[in-house]
Amino acid sequence: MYADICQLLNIQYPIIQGAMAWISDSSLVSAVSNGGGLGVLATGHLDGEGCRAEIRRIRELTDKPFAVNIMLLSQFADDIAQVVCEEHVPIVTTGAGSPGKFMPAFKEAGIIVLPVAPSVAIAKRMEKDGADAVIAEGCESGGHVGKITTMCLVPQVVDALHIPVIAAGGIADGRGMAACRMLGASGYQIGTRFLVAKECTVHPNYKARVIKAKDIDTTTTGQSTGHPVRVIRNRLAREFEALEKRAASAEELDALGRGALRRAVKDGDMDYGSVMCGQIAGLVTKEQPAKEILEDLYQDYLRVMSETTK
Ligand code: TUI
Repeated sequence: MYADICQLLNIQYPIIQGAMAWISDSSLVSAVSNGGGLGVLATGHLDGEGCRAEIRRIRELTDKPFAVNIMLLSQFADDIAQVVCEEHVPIVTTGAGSPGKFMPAFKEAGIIVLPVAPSVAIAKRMEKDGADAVIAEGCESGGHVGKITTMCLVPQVVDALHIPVIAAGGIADGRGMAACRMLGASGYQIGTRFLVAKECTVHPNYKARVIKAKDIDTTTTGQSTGHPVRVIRNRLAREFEALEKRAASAEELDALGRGALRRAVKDGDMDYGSVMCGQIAGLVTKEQPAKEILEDLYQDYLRVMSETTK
């Protein structure tokens, strides 16, 4: 099914910047929204008041639509859901769980809700709960991932749902967007390419590591805990994998993972930090302003689409 996601979200390009905990702050969000895409604030590392402060900063930096992502595993998810309603945020995306219990409050507040779904069954439940569109995220993505690839997930979700489907996971250029369009997607969520946006405040070591990454440089840790996370394979990831192999306790795994994302994002620790990024990092080769990334993506998409129909 094709529906005009730009009209639904009131944006110029059908491109949504993937939320990245500790990374997609008011600087990146406002740059993406000012550039014609949908900037998405990550809140996985924030409490309710921290989220409110960032929402207000975004509003000082842009008058364009933006979204707030609620990471549903966060201990502050309830507070953040309340803050987005109080602050009249226009759009919410959710990840790592079902937003069902918040849906009545979001609808009451007139918020457009775009949950991430990693499977057909979860996507169907989200549609039933009142989602306006679903983000079908394949396991090529960085961070917390499901089990199915974008190539297999998107068309199956498109066939099962009546609402628009936004494709995510493994998209970093116009070819990826065009491919997902062919699978029936109405929009595209892109994370890894925006990691290297000029306005992205992540540590320069992190950007350099993503730019250097090859196709096979990521792995998923945490398969045994039920919360697999795609990261660059470094010393921390290897130690994590070794612990998992000898069936270490959840406490031991927790202790190793604690603070690791912050260490990578803020301190630039590429050995002992959690460097989350997608499998498509090999296509991400240079730092660029967010506006230029959006323009390049869309021009590339139009070129690929016109060449395909020749
Ligand atoms: O949420 C993500 N990716 C993330 S969140 C994150 S923060 C983090 N920090 C430290 C450790 C772990 C995570 C980093 N990356 N992507 C969206 C996503 N949602 N992927 C999979 C899902 C998902 C899973 C289950 C969505 C719904 C769901 O529903 C389960 C149910 O039973 O309702």
